[in-house]
Amino acid sequence: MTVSAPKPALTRVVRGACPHDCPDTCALDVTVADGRVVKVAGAADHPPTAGVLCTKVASYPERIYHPDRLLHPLRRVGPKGPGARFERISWDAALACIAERFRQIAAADGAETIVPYSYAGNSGLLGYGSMDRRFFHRLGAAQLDRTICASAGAMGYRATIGGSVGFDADNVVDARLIILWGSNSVVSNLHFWRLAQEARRRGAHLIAIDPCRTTTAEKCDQHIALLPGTDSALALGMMHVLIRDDLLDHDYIARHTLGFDALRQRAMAYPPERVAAICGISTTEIEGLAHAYGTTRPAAIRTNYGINRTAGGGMALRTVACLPALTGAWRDAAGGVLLSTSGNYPVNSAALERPDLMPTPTPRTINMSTIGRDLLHAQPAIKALFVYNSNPVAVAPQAQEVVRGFARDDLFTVVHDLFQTDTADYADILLPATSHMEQLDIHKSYGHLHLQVNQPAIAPLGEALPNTELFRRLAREMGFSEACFADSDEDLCRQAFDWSDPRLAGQSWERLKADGHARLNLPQNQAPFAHGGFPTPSGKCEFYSQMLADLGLDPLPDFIAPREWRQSPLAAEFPLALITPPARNFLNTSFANSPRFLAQEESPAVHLNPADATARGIADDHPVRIFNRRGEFHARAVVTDRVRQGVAMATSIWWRKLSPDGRNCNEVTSQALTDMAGGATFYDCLVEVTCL
Ligand SMILES: Nc1nc2c(c(=O)[nH]1)N[C@H]1C(S)=C(S)[C@@H](COP(=O)(O)OP(=O)(O)OC[C@H]3O[C@@H](n4cnc5c(=O)[nH]c(N)nc54)[C@H](O)[C@@H]3O)O[C@H]1N2
Ligand SMILES: Nc1nc2c(c(=O)[nH]1)N[C@H]1C(S)=C(S)[C@@H](COP(=O)(O)OP(=O)(O)OC[C@H]3O[C@@H](n4cnc5c(=O)[nH]c(N)nc54)[C@H](O)[C@@H]3O)O[C@H]1N2
Ligand code: SF4
Ligand SMILES: [Mo]
Repeated sequence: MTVSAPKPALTRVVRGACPHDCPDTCALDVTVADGRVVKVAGAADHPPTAGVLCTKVASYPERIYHPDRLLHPLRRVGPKGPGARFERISWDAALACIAERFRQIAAADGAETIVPYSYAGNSGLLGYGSMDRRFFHRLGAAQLDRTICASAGAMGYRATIGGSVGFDADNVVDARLIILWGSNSVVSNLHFWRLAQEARRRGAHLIAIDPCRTTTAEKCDQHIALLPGTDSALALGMMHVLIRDDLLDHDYIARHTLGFDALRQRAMAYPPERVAAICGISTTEIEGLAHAYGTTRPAAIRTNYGINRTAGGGMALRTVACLPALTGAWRDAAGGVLLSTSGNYPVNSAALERPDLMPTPTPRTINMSTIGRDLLHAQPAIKALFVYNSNPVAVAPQAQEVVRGFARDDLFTVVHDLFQTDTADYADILLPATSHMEQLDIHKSYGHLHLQVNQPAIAPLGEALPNTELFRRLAREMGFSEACFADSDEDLCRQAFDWSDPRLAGQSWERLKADGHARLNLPQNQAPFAHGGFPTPSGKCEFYSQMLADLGLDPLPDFIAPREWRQSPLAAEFPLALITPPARNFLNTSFANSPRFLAQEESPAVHLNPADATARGIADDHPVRIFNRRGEFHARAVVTDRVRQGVAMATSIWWRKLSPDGRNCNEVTSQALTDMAGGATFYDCLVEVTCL
């Protein structure tokens, strides 16, 4: 008898898309052997990904098969909060319980006391907002204003150039000057960094504008370490110099902009001396930056959401977005500004989300950035919360209020997640979610111009369900009989885009499904606004914005000081401006329960300038207390000149329960909102730091 060799595992490669809230939206080659994901690689044939992934997703099997994955529906059996205990129940029992409570609450208090709470933990079009939105619209639940990340900047930018559009990142390799403005590309926009480096090899000069000498800033040719929340002043100072020294493109301004005379007057109020005092930098830096910008072409500004997290966050993006129209940088394919590309996609959100299912009058809106305050004080009181794609107990500002709100005994909370997060500890019913490798989805991007399909690579683990199927089943349980609740995931993919839009010429769901990814049908190697044609009401770059005037806001760019300003009386007590940007190895709180990445980030840390540390008797590696009137958290001090004086930087976002003191940086952040679109002000936060 011959012994046959073991059969080779049945291996196949499945086309995926990274669902995380990251501008790069990589295309993935997922290798599956015997029904298990064994390898995840960046697709080599997808130009933006170019075969490269960040380390987080390159080790994705560890996340999918993490021993803590939730595999069954659970019901809480003890008190809410850290250490909460749960028992297993069936899906039928879980859905029946939720439907029963929702019916009771809707009858007694009105359906708008039920609040959905979700963000971009899953950024696929289906996972982010499709069947879930239909469900809550039909229920008549409160609407959620999704402001926690980008709403202020997006609005300021839209007021100026008309939408989430800008230069095509592919072209940036030909730029001669690249300004990375509040963007730590190496950490949070890796594939743009690859292109910027190529530009540098071809001779481009790179300037980083960031309070910290980040990994990105240290690799640039120049770094301007301004104080947080002062970007609009710096941009106005640049305008002042550009105007004073006549480094303007008068023809571009005359043809393609609105309100130049008014802007000039405004900019005249920002001479370099004044701007230097506001930003905490030298006049030489301002003059040099303006001259470099006014005399180099092509000149590209890659900005990001780091500058939209202070009181004037909307104005910050608005003011920066004015710059390329002054110098005519838009004339070059490698010039202009880019915040987000998401406005280029003809998404059919009315079909996906079905707002027409909402009752009239339309239910109230709850701002996700003030969930703590709203859980404690909104009227009528919030009676039920359904959390998915988000971990608010760890990520929402002013955590003491958030925690007190979630701890309310009379609040009915459902959480759907892959893991028992800090938020899950407050759930009455905790439901298991699939990873994107267990579900179908279709993706746009906010960093490039491609569409992608995410094919399921493996069967759902345990009894986990995707968001779509969860809300499909819950709709059935509630007796919602509209045909749209029977749409399959493939139906939803087909409905996600307006395929008749010229930007999708030649595309269809079937074709995309077969090919895996496709570039939008937009001209390549072209400057989108070389001849104007901005998607604003006037078709011009609007230095003067009637839209803002109509909202009672300043129609012109201006500097709005941080609410917790270092030059205010509050600073006598709390002199350090705390910023809490993403850690390289975490993605918000996702991956922050991974042993590999926790080991790499070591422990919660706060970075202090040697001058600030010495003044407080703090040595490197000392345990310290970071506090203000809202609360405190503990961290290890990293004493480094990478952080400018007057600023403290704590990388985020740690799970509270995985932090030594059971808290994280959002203990001290504030629920105050931005100038535009009710955004969160995470980086507008004065603190003091002392030894523990
Ligand atoms: N590795 C990793 N990647 C991520 C994320 C993550 O958590 N980890 N998160 C994702 C998400 S949700 C988002 S929104 C993006 C966030 O990424 P970005 O949009 O780039 O925003 P931030 O990381 O908040 O800030 C970027 C840089 O701005 C600096 N900064 C802070 N305040 C100011 C300021 O007032 N002015 C200026 N000029 N600079 C300032 C910070 O020090 C930081 O280096 O990244 C995404 N990508
Ligand atoms: N201090 C401070 N706070 C911040 C920030 C900061 O820079 N500093 N950044 C802010 C920003 S920019 C953002 S975007 C927010 C992000 O905050 P969140 O949107 O809450 O992001 P995550 O913390 O990654 O949580 C996403 C959760 O969704 C889960 N999830 C993933 N996929 C699915 C799915 O398909 N279905 C379901 N049901 N769940 C899924 C993940 O497991 C994870 O627990 O945080 C904000 N908070
Ligand atoms: S998190 Fe960003 S860089 Fe990493 S794989 Fe996903 S899209 Fe790519
Ligand atoms: Mo974000």
